[in-house]
Amino acid sequence: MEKLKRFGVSMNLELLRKFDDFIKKHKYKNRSEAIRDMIREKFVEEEWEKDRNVAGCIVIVYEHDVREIVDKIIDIQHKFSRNIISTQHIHMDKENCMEIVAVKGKVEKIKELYFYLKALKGVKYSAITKATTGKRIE
Ligand code: NI
Repeated sequence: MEKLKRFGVSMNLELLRKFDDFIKKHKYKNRSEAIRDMIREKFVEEEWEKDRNVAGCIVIVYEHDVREIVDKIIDIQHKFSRNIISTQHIHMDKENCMEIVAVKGKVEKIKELYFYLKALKGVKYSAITKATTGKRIE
């Protein structure tokens, strides 16, 4: 069973009011849960800053009719096969496709893959979600 340790936090009333509004809006059960979540988010940010082993998700939306784009996407993904956990392809409509790529590995590699995909002609939207393997946070 995990050990919990209590500690006191002091802050001015106005900041605490804003924090309580934040807690309400974000559906946290209490201040402790909100603080724990915010700390974990900072740790994940740090993992990404320090080129650690991370996990994440790349999303691209593109027009599949653009010359050779599908082949290029496949070629790039094969080059990064060690970093790709899975790929999901969604046919959005007649022209547009969305691809969701779950990734893991060193930050530098993940970003390189993301930049290759993002820069392709025909890609209309791209985003990366910075997640974690979970190993470094409780
Ligand atoms: Ni498609």
